[in-house]
Amino acid sequence: MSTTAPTPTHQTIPNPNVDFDAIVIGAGFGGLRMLHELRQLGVSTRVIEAGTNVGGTWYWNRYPGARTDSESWVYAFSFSKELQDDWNWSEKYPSWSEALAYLQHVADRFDMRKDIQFETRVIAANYDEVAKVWRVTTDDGETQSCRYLISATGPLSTPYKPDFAGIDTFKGDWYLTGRWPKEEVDFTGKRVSIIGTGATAVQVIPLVAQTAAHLTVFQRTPNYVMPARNAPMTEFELKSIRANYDRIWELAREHVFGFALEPAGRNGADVSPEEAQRILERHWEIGGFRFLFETFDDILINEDTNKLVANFIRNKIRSIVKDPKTAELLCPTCHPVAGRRPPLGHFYYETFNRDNVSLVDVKDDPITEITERGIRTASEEYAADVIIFATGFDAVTGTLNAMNVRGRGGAALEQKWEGGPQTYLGITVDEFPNLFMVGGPQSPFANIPVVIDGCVDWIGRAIRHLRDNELTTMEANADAVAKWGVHMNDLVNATLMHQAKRSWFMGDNIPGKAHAVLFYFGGAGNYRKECLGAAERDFEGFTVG
Ligand code: NA7
Repeated sequence: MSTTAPTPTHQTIPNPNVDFDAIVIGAGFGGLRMLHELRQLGVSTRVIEAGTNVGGTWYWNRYPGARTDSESWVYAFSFSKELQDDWNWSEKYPSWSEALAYLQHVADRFDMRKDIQFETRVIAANYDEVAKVWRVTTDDGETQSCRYLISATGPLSTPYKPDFAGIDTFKGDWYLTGRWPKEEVDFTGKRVSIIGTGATAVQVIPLVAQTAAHLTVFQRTPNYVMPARNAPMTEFELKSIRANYDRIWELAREHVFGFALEPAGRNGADVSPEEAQRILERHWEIGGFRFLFETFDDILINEDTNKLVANFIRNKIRSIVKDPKTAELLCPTCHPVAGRRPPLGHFYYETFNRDNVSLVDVKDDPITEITERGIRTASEEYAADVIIFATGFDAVTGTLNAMNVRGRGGAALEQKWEGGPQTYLGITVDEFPNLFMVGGPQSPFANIPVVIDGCVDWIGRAIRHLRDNELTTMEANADAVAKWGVHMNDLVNATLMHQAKRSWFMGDNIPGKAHAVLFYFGGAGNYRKECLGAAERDFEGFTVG
């Protein structure tokens, strides 16, 4: 394998006033993509990463069954044809270890590690208004300065574990999926309890059930789980994808959720009920998000179409799960399809037909404490040797808020965002000059490499604009930020998503967290156009100086 660092299109000009032109926080998908862009620009960069290796999400979420829900060929970087040609995905939905191996391959292939400082966590970032630089303090006691501070910390990087009383008294072992140990965990012969039935738990449950003596699943809200239908990639498919990569990326950049799919070209009302069933059956067999995006184009905006799809899924659950009572408990009734992030399953519903799996409904009988022996709900105690918390994340803003970022006049980001994030384009924040976010709050919820690519491209343009015009700072205007916030609400209100309860899309999964729209729900393609438009209109909405 050849090691090819990109040739910068600009020469690096040492800046005596700062340690680095740019500091990037995080070495996952976003951080690596940003580093590549900055190198192309000849911008001296240091990436700071808490883990011992690159990988981000895939470094931390190594729980059994963890894999992407995006098809492998679009869960990748598009910046290098050589990279596309030399990497072979083995499965349609790569496991965490394959996704991690891919990111490690990228870091090695482009000789990125020399610019990454591992095992270091950013604990504060302060903007020095006089020097117009950021000073970034890390947990090793060091402070480094930079012109541009770029966060690439990912939307799901701070796991959430409910604060149940009694956890310290528990005699068994417990694990948090978002901080899974590197050593293998053996469940053979153990009584395992898992709390949660979100996308993570849906991946863990079928695997743990295979070796545990008994698996008890604690469900508060059922979700619409669609079959993923994972499969090995064939030589033919790999060749065909390589030959069509330009078109694949073109489609993915245009698609609402960043996938290489064309619109279905029909709405639910365009076909007879019999034809609708046939379409849904066919796409249930195809699997993955194609079930949502290649059936009807109005699932997320039309109540009737959404109900049609919801009924179809509930009937599938009833036809798969043998015990009628369990089947009804697994049927979602409180939110529209895709109102919350729909999980992809690998024999998820089938797992509840096993003799060693039981489902506990904690909607009206909540977990009250962890005891020495296991989990206690209001009415009963359930014995366990192992507890798995698959209880989600303080999504999107959690990591940024915890980083103690202070901008002009000592403005604290966490305080500014008390009522929910405020950004312009999901990339910048007023009062925080030269702070850029890759995949930050109020950027799209979509296939993440596509979102990242758009953000990084925009940040690259912004830095080039500053440099070419001999300018030092770029800061979003407060009115542009306010308008973007209104826009976020308008976009979500045009869909059925606002009907969902306790959705992490709106911050509602974390007790005490403000209810606010955390994503841009106008589609990844439209988002890119809006961002490019602002750049092309001479960075409209920004003060540069
Ligand atoms: P999610 O989707 O936030 O799921 C967390 C699960 O944990 C969900 O089922 C919650 O129930 C449950 N939960 C949280 N707190 C409790 C308490 N106190 N009692 C019972 N159950 C609880 O996180 P995931 O990690 O599964 O998925 C996050 C994203 O990662 C996913 O969407 C992909 O994009 C990748 P609730 O639904 O709140 O009733």
